[in-house]
Formats: sequence, C-alpha cells, structure tokens
Amino acid sequence: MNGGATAAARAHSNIALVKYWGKRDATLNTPAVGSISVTLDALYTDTRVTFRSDLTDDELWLDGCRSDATRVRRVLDLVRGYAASAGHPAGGQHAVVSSTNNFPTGAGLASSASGFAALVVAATGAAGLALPARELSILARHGSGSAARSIFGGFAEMHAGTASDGSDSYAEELQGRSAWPLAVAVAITERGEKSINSTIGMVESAATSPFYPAWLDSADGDLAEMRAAIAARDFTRLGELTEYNCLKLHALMLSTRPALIYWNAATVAAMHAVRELRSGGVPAYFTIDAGPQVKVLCLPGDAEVVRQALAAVPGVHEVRMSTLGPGAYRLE
Ligand code: 2P0
Repeated sequence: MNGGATAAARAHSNIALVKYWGKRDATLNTPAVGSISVTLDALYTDTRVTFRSDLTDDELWLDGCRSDATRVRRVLDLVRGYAASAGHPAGGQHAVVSSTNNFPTGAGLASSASGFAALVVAATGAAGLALPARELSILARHGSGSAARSIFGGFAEMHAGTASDGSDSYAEELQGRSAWPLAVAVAITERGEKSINSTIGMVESAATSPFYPAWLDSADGDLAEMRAAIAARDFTRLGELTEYNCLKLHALMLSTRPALIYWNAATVAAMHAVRELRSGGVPAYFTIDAGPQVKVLCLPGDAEVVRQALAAVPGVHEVRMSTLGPGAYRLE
C-alpha cells in the first residue's frame, strides 16, 4: 500500500523580543536562556506528512526540492516512538515530508521555527496522536529551539528549564494575539540563504565570546521585564527592551571568533530609519535575528507610515506587513 496515514498542518514564523542564543544541552536541544516571541500571521509554512509502509527512509521535499532529512528524522523518530506505544502502524514506518514556505527559506526569517512546528503538528496528526500543546512544543524544540514557540500564537515564552531530560524546556502562550494587536513590518534586505546557520553560530559564541557569561547572566532580568511590559501593554517598554536585547545579542555575535556579522548595509540603514521614525514621534522599534532582515514592531495605526519609511531605505527589496498570528494547526 502506498497511500498511508497522512496529515497537513500550517505553522507561522515567530520573532523573538527576548532572544534565544546558546544551548544548555546540544543533544536534547535545550536552550541556555529562555526567550519571548510574537508569532507572525504573514509568514508561514505548510507541511504534509505521509507515513508509508513501502519507504526505506524518510524523505524531505522543501519548496519542491529534495533536501537533507537529518533534522526532520530526529523529530520523526520521536513521533514514531509515541506512535509505536499507541499501537499505530506509523510507529514502524518512514515518512514523506513535503513543506512549502510563503517566504524566503533560511534567510533569517525563522523558517526553522515555522517548519518544525508544522512538521510536529502534521506528523503527530498523521500518526493518530492527540498530544497536549506542551508535548508538541517539546517535540518541536528537538527540531529547532525557536520552533517550540511557534506552536503558540500571540505572545509565547520559551522556558530554558533545568531538568536533565529536557521535560521542563518548552514554550507556552503568555497572551493571545487578540489581547494586544500589534503590527510587524519585515524589511527584506537579502533573499539568499545566510552564511552561518544559528545552530553552529551559537555554539561558536558560547565557546569564544568573552560576552557570553554576561549574556547568560542578564537573560532572566530581560525576561521578567518583558513579561511585565506585555502584561501592562506598555509598548514603549516592550519596544525599548526589544531593541536593547537585539543589540546585546548582536554584540555577542560580533564578539564571537570568527565574528558572526549578519548585517548588511541596508540592515544598518533600516535601523537608522526606525530611529528617525521615533525622533519624528512614531513609536517603532526594530529587532534583527541571525540574518540581515529587519523586523519592526509598531502600533497598527502606524503600520503604513512604517512600511513607507522602510520601503524607502536603499537596499530594502520588499517590506512584508504582518499582524500577530495564530498557533500551529491542522489543515485537514
Ligand atoms: C531566536 N534565533 O530567539 C533567536 C534569535 C536567532 C536569533 O532561535 O539550533 O534556528 O535550531 O535550536 O531555533 C535561531 O535559532 O536554532 C534563533 P536551533 P534556531 O529566535
């Protein structure tokens, strides 16, 4: 039989306001610090997983191209473990995973976050499992740390945890997306894949940057302040802390040997454009991940003026506007 158990899911990308960088345990993929993110409506991954009895290995198709399935296999192995315990045939079968992004892959737009969250929801669905969101988040973490957050919509917090088996290292929703509507502009300054992936970059930062201990020591303070800003819906506090935490991360990256320089000229120009918007009375705040794209948080009423300001920056190819998005869900 070829047509096996199948399911499809959609998960949205997220951007961290307080960022994850560094691992506590590389095998379990537990983070060294907690993080807080917003899920983005406009950027998502659709994934179909089909378990089949005739396959001799897992297959990954990413935007129509056959791709390396190593990280996907790690998550599928865990799902197969659950399925075998539940007596589902998927427990002993390989899978075809077919995934499409509606945005450039691997360019610092968190495709691994939406990708692994969609994979987990589709794979557990295909295997007939109905796991609690916390378990889905832990499974997604094994694929990519930031993916644990994309299981949830709105504002999500990932806990670093302390347990040696990773059981308390998961994300949960802090506040739903309708509780505090915000807008996010994503300025795309480069469409190609970034040069150093995050997994390798964060290991190098931990091993070589003299700033890494300070990064670890200051994380809990930033997380507490961000939780308070979100609870109080204090946009100025949220925005200032987001920029501060982002620039602290990039100071860590720049002080890594060899240096992790993710910015290009347009990235820097966009940062200045955001500061000029603020000087002109528009509350807008940037954040940047392990890539050259600039994400700008603003209030919904300022979205158009922010879009225009970013579109006018030399080197910005495209500005994608987003509101906050939902958690990962089954498409069928
Ligand atoms: C974040 N980033 O919190 C931070 C900010 C990039 C900069 O999480 O090794 O792809 O797969 O767990 O999740 C990117 O790291 O790393 C990331 P792995 P991941 O969004």
